[in-house]
Amino acid sequence: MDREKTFIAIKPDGVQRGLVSEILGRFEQKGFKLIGLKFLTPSRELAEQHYGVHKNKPFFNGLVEFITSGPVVAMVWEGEGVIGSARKLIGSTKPLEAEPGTIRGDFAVNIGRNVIHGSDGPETASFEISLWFKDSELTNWTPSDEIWRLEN
Ligand code: IDP
Ligand code: MG
Repeated sequence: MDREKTFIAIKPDGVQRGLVSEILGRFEQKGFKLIGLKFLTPSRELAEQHYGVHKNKPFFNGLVEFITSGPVVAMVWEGEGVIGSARKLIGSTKPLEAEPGTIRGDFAVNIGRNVIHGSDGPETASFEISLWFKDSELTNWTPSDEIWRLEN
């Protein structure tokens, strides 16, 4: 399987609730590689572009208000199958349907406060990465223990 990149964001509720280290740790422990990281309060323009696919939904305005209400941790993670695997680590959009052991399953109850975002496919991932990060903000590096996690 190809080495993929995906965009992950800890939403304002996750930051306010002190879940940053817990969530970062789950991706690190799984074995994915962090290649981009920033902490910012998104502008309305950025939020509207990021959630552009939902612009006709009844929850769109509330979603944009929420995501721009405070700082978020924006990240790019790299690894084999990382797009789909991250969605599994995150769990279902509705936290009450998310399995225990997933991030939403363990830390959320409400769809409008579901703690984390993850790209849902390869095209979304490349769109979201280029929306949130410049190429120069992504770091190519080799973790020293990589041979213990990747056979090749
Ligand atoms: P995802 O985050 O699991 O990819 P999407 O369907 O893409 O889920 O929705 C994007 C975000 O919009 C959700 O994570 C959630 O925060 C919010 N959202 C989706 N549906 C609803 C809803 O019915 N009410 C309120 N917020 C919603
Ligand atoms: Mg989505």
